[in-house]
Amino acid sequence: MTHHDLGLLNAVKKLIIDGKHVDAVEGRVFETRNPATGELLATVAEGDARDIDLAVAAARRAFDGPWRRFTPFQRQECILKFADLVDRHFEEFSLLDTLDMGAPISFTRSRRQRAVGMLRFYAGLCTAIQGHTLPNSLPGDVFSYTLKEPIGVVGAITPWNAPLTSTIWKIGPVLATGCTMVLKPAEDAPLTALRLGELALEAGIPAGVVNVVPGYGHTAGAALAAHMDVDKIAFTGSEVTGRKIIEASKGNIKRLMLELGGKSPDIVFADADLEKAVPGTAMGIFGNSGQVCSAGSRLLVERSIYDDFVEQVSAFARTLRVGNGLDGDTQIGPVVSAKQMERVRGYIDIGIGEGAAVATGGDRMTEGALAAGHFVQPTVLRNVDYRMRIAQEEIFGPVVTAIPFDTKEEAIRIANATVFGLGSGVWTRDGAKAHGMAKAIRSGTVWINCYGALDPVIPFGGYKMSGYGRESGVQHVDEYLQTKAVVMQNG
Ligand code: TXE
Repeated sequence: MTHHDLGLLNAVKKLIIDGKHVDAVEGRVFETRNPATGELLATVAEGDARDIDLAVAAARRAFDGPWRRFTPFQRQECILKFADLVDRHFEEFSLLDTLDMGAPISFTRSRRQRAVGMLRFYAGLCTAIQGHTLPNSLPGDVFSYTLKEPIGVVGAITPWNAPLTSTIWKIGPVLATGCTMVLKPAEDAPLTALRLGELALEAGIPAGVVNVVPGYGHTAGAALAAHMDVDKIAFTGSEVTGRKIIEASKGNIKRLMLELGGKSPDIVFADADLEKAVPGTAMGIFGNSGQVCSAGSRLLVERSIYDDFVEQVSAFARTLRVGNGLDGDTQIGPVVSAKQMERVRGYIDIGIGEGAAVATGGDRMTEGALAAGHFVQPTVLRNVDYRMRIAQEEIFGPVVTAIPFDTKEEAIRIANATVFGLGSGVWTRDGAKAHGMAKAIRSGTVWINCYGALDPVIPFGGYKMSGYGRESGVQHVDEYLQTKAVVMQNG
């Protein structure tokens, strides 16, 4: 299968509302482009507040109607069918993600287990949702128990940095719990979400359960966040937008799941296995061009090995093959858009102005075909003080800030000296030190002698301003359920 087999330019990609492909009420469309070449990929219907209204109404009808009558086993069957379809179309999804947001095809192809396995994991959870009987101390013969019920209509607002897996992270728990949803994918990469919406229907999931409304954040996204008939928002994106969603959601006091940014520390002690730590820390930031919420963007290195280690990471960065994601040899693709490229370059300039030095990289790439895309050199900034803006604000590009430390205590202090708390890494051969660090670092995940590994059973989410709630893990479904207590006086 190639790019051309997808026929993306044959027709406008429509919204999916109530099981039908529809134009936006206002008839507006927007374009999505390939960040590696600047070429037009597809024209997409642009939803706004009116389309969101229609989609929420459809989701409510499905929630109150047919979907409610599905037993857990029937929902499980649907999710498994859906997973099989995603599996069967996996090459198409790999291509869509590579074309729409630039990630190397070798990377998008490697996500099969993350995507398909994750759906199957949620299928398993369907039949494990249960309330409890509650022995109580009330006078008389009183029987009490809890029921676990789906929250209702969920508004899911997703980012562009990992379209397939981040969308499945939202769809999976919705289907497992019997909720319904309106999905507003990122305007920079909406194609995968639309295709998932189609396959959900093909899998027998009733119309209205998964509605997909691409559009801009300030229109469609904002309307969804403020909608009075949406019970919960599940959002992944920037901290700035997260705050707007918190404000917008106050009208009907929505439940919120927020997975926001990070400025994650990746800490290398002198006693680490440096042969593993060099590529491990480098790919912890340069993988997906640094466009990963938990990217190890602050490289904390024990001072005795600082110069040498920073040089080795820089040398590794120079070996990385940057290019069009469709090329099977490419290790690092472009960043998603011209706007993102300028943001990343802006931060590099800020860093230099703050006194950091460029150990490698430092600019966009313009040789040959790269000139047409949004390519940024894998960049290592050294002589970084942890208080600099480049060490505090999320850059979301292939830029790592290398900070020296002298003691374990200082490493902990610097690691925690950020408003974020999503990921972190510790590289050492000393097990006690590793677990001590794991306890002391305030972040949702601590990777020891590895970085960025995710699995459906392992919960993922943030401390501090990195957000509310956890995705993955068996408890993920709890975020989409509410507990009803039933108390009955017998006789
Ligand atoms: O993010 P936004 P953008 C960070 C990263 C990046 C920066 C900007 O630092 O450089 O954000 O990227 C929707 N109400 N991350 O502008 O705005 C928007 O349409 C409701 C980190 O793309 O957060 C999209 O669907 N929704 C990150 C989604 O929010 C709104 C992933 C994310 O876009 C909205 C992405 C509004 N007012 C960016 N405004 C991560 N943590 O993984 C926008 N949106």
